[in-house]
Amino acid sequence: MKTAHKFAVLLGAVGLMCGGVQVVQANKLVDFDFEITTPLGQPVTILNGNDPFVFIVRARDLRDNPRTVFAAYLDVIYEGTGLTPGEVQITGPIDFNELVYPSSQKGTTTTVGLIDEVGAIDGISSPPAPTGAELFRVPMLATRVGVVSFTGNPADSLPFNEVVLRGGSGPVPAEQQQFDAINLTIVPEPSSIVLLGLGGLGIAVSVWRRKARRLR
Ligand SMILES: [Ca+2]
Ligand SMILES: [Ca+2]
Repeated sequence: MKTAHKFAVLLGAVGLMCGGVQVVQANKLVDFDFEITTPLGQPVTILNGNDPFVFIVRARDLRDNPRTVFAAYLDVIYEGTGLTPGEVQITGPIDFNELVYPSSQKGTTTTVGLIDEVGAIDGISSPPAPTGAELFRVPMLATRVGVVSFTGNPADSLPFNEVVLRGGSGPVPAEQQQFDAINLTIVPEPSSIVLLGLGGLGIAVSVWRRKARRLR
């Protein structure tokens, strides 16, 4: 196996271990879960430079009898290791989940590396989402080789952007909010990565176009 191929498989396996649904920590009431997909919706942890991708945030009510995160607001930090700030870009507007979160949509992306005070409030006719619901997504691009990390932290503009559970007794304090942390690896060589999740197991398969070309 070529070294580059081994490296890609290893990165895929690590990505699968780090991705997926988060483990719920004790005493947490709200979970903000992150995912990266291709524009067609395929979950990915590795892409080539200049491949577009989509960053998605989901909000989940962690109570024993979950309903919905009624008001869901947070900050998202995205930064690159080996990438300068301008090499990781947001390429379009914040796209909210209109079905579940049609009200009080907010968020600014003017500061590179920060999606600030982003979130929305659910609607009277929003369907219940006991297993969580997508809050928003943003189209993005990384132009160079490196690792892009995504982390979250509580919104700061209070009381306007408090996190509130439907039927809850008041705002959810910052220490009871849980935030995902994920990485996207940008590799230099043209490659096509297919990631398959099979139950609790994942298989990472990378197909290198260079290899394919050699076989023709
Ligand atoms: Ca903050
Ligand atoms: Ca903020």
